[in-house]
Amino acid sequence: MLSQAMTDCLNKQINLEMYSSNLYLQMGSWCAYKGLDGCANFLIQHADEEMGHMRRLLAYVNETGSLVILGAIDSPASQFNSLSEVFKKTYEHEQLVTSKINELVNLAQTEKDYATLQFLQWYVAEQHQEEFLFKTILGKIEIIGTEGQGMFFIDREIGELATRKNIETTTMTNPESTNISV
Ligand code: OFO
Repeated sequence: MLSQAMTDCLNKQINLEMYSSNLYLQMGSWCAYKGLDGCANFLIQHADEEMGHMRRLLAYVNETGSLVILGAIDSPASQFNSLSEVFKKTYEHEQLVTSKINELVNLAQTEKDYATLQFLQWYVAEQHQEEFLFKTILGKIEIIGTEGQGMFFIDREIGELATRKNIETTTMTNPESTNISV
């Protein structure tokens, strides 16, 4: 059984993962509105991943016999000055999520809640990957630049990331699958 403090913090994290999903859906929609279809696909796909993070937490809290409580989700920003700003904000957001996961880990350690500590290890590793992913994208934007044809190449590059991740997911779901084309 989880402590009340742990239940409250896990419920907050469920809410934050749902917010993350909405944030990326909104950012992806802004990209689609600007004609940046590759970035839109990538961000909307990433929004689905965030719902997966949320569901994993939800299942864990349910399994412990504690009550999941879903709260209101804040509206994400819908206006951005540039594509660079969008991805700068994704990186900052992931850093915030990492800090919240670290707080959960600290609480689990303090409470000697070893089951939750073990459960949270997946999120520790995932946040490392999330920060790396968005930092890499920011680096690409910086190198390629958004002037002239730069935007076209960035959009294509980020769109390919979405395709690659999709293939990885499909392959992991069905290792025997042979109808995957690049
Ligand atoms: Fe759920 O990792 Fe991104 O936010």
